[in-house]
This record gives sequence, structure tokens and C-alpha cells, in this order.
Amino acid sequence: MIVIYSEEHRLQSGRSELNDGQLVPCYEKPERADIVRSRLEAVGIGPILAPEAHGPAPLERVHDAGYLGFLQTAWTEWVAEHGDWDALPLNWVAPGMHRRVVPRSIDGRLGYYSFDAGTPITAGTWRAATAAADSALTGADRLRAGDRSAFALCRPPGHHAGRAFYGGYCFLNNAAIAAQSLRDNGAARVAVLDVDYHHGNGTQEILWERGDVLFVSLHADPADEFPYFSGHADETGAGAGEGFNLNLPLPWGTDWAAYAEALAVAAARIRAFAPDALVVSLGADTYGGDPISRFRLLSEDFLRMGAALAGIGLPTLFVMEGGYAVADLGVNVANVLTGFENA
Ligand code: Q9C
Ligand code: ZN
Repeated sequence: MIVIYSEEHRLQSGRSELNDGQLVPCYEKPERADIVRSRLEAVGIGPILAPEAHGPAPLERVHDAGYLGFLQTAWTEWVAEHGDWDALPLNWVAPGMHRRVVPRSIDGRLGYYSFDAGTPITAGTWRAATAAADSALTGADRLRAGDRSAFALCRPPGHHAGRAFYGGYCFLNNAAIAAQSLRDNGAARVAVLDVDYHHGNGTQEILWERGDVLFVSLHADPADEFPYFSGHADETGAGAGEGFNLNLPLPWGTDWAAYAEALAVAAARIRAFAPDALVVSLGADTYGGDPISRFRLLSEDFLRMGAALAGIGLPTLFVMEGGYAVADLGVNVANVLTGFENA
């Protein structure tokens, strides 16, 4: 399996995020991609290639033009206003307030285009995020060229980013951008399966009215877990997309036995949809050792997950999302990919 990886991921290296009432070192840090890359090298999963630049057009197919413009200049504007420190938003729109006018102030626009205070914009954020999107797009190209599978080692991750918002460590929705690229290049239907611990609220929002791209997500119940306002089972899509969004929320403490049952439901829905390709939003934060998550998967369970994903029987693009138990992240991600390949 070809791995697509860019050194540019290092350019996203935030100092701190707001978590449990404190500014703490960012969980989403460069060491994550480093350990995944070195484990994949150690197990010899396949060639590791740099992404090809795809330019702005595939990003504009998924994201709002005003939002993309904001992301490109936010850091420069922030530094001019506040000096050289990570840019974090401080307030958001609430019911009864108005979102009609895009604020002129950089602080106002940080809040306008975001949904949390855990996602710092830094000097290198735009370059890192575009390299991650290019990695996903290059992975999509591999499927089009006939590969059975590919792994885009994207960092920063993407599944919390919507058409016009960032958050949850995500800026550009790499999985949605890849799915759209597959559609734009001949696939009639594409499925996105999100196995990250957190609900992929950005992907759901982007695909909400789409009947041609199915979104299926297994995640911690938003009644208890971030992102809280998205991911309930009764969110099924709208318009042409009605019935093409399937959320499978699971309780804290979920182990492999319960997870595997939900994964079988997801697989059956995807098979019934009969897509031409599958994009897997691969978060390994379902691991029992994850510092910010509360599922209980073991490292060996990720082999089983890979085999179950192979059982869906589709050309599959894996796109890296979350996973914060850095010491074990390489093994867990490699296990999914080798489990897939050996199935
Ligand atoms: N106290 C991804 O896995 N913070 N994003 C949660 C918990 C945000 C996770 C706070 C977690 C975002 C891609
Ligand atoms: Zn996650």
C-alpha cells in the first residue's frame, strides 16, 4: 500500500489548546505523524511518496471561498494585531446574535469561522493543511490509477472542518476533499466511513444534502463527548441527502466486541449503497490508552478493524484523522493497514 506523506505537516505545531479549563500543550502535534511514518517504514507497508500539488480548485469544491481566504491570511493579520503567539478564538455566535456580517476584526473572524478553542492557527497552518489535503488528493489519484488501497498520512487532520469552519484540530476536510475528487473524476458514488473516536461533524455538514456521497460514522455519543452538537443517531441527512448520513453513536467504555457490531452495521449500509470507492477517516483515538478519549480498543483490535474494512471489498483510501496516545499510535495505525492488506 502506498503511503502519502509530506514533511510540511511539521509547520502545524501549536503551542497550546484550551482543555478542561487550562491552556495545555497541543495533543495534535508533529510527533504523531513521525511515529506513524516510522512504524510504517519498520513494517515495510509500501513506498512512502510525497504528495503532488493540486492547487486551489479541489479545495474550492468543498470549502467556502471566504473561509479559504480567511485561513490563508489569518496568521499575518493576527500577528499584526497581537504579536507572535498562536491565534485562538475567544467568542462565538449564540442564539439571538447575528452572523450576517462577517467581522472586520481578525478576532471576530476567528470566532466567525471556528467552533472551538482547541485549534490554534500558527505561522505554518495554511501550508501544513494544504499539504495534508494534497496528500489525500494524491491518495485519491492512486485509487483512480487502480490501486486497491492507499494511505494519506494527513496532518493536521480534517474531519471536524466544515464548508466554512475549523475546529477539533482540523482546518481542511481532507476526507471530503478526496471524496469529491473521486466523484469529479468518474466515481458515481463514494462512501466515507469515519472510525475516529469523535463524530466527523465537518464531513457530515459538507455531505448533508448529498445523495451521491454516503457518510457513515462510529463515534462516542455526542451527549457525552466532543463535538457535543453533532453526531446523534437521528441525524440522517436532508434533501437529496436524506437517508445518506448514518451516525452510530456508542457509549464511553465501548470495547472491540461492541465496536465490531456497529462496524458490521456500517459495512452493511456501505455495501447496500454500492459505491465505487471508500474513504476511511482513520482516527486511532478509539484506543484504550488515548489521553482524551474513552473507548477501550486494544492494539490487536486494530488488526481486526483493518480486516473488517477489507471485508467491505472496495478500493479504499485511508485518511489519517485523530489518535493522541503517541507512543502506541504507530502500531495502532499500522495494524489497521496490515490487517486490511492481509485480509
Ligand atoms: N476535554 C480529532 O480527533 N478537544 N480531533 C476535546 C476534551 C477536542 C479531536 C476536549 C478534540 C478534537 C481529529
Ligand atoms: Zn478524534
